[in-house]
Amino acid sequence: MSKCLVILTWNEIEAVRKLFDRISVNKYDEVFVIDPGSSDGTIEFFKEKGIEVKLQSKKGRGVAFVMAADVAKSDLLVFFGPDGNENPDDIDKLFQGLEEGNDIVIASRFMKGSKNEEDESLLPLRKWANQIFTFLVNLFFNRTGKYITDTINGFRAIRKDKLKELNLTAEGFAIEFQMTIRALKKGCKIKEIPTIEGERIGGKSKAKSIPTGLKILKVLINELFKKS
Ligand SMILES: Nc1nc2c(ncn2[C@@H]2O[C@H](COP(=O)(O)OP(=O)(O)O)[C@@H](O)[C@H]2O)c(=O)[nH]1
Ligand SMILES: [Mg+2]
Repeated sequence: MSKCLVILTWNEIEAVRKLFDRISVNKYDEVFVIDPGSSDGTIEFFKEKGIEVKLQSKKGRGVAFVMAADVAKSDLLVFFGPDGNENPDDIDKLFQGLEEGNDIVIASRFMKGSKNEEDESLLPLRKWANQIFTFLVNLFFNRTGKYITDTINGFRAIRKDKLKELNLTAEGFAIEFQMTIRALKKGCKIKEIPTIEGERIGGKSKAKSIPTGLKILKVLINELFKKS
């Protein structure tokens, strides 16, 4: 099955410069960047490297995921954000998980062998919020008997046909959460692999905690009351 690496960027020039050589772009059948309009040279950097950059008409990771499903030609997709948090060495492990027959493979920051950016923090608020939302997803939607430890991380792989079937609509950083819930509802096979989350390199996180938390809560409520 053919493989497509989808690189998601928004003003990540510092990290991209450091990480680019660790991404084996020639290994995959298809590689492109989706970007909502970086102004720091990220787009120019990839173009110089001969990597196609597809511009989003509207900002947000939600838009980027739906766009990838529409434009990718390959069967298997890995979404990778080159910001320092996500370890490029895990890209192949994610593809491998799909090749083993799974529909979705999530790089988990909370399973045995994982590390989360906030693990050393005294007040890991994002981690706690993530774990509460993750607990609720398992409680309400997971009938597989295997606890999913990270329902939110965007570093993940999915079969393109499944991504299309899920008809995702969530905004911004809630898209992966909606993907996990809908995949559980549909009985998709989900695997997790442990990942060591690195520190962000340069730039700033675009995920503002409160608005992102509210978007995720909205998705949870909508999915609870939605029929299918
Ligand atoms: N294509 C695209 N990428 C985005 C957008 N927002 C954030 N990203 C990228 O997604 C990755 C993860 O975002 P980040 O802000 O680090 O979120 P965090 O890791 O949850 O704090 C980074 O590579 C970002 O540049 C967007 O609207 N469109
Ligand atoms: Mg990040």
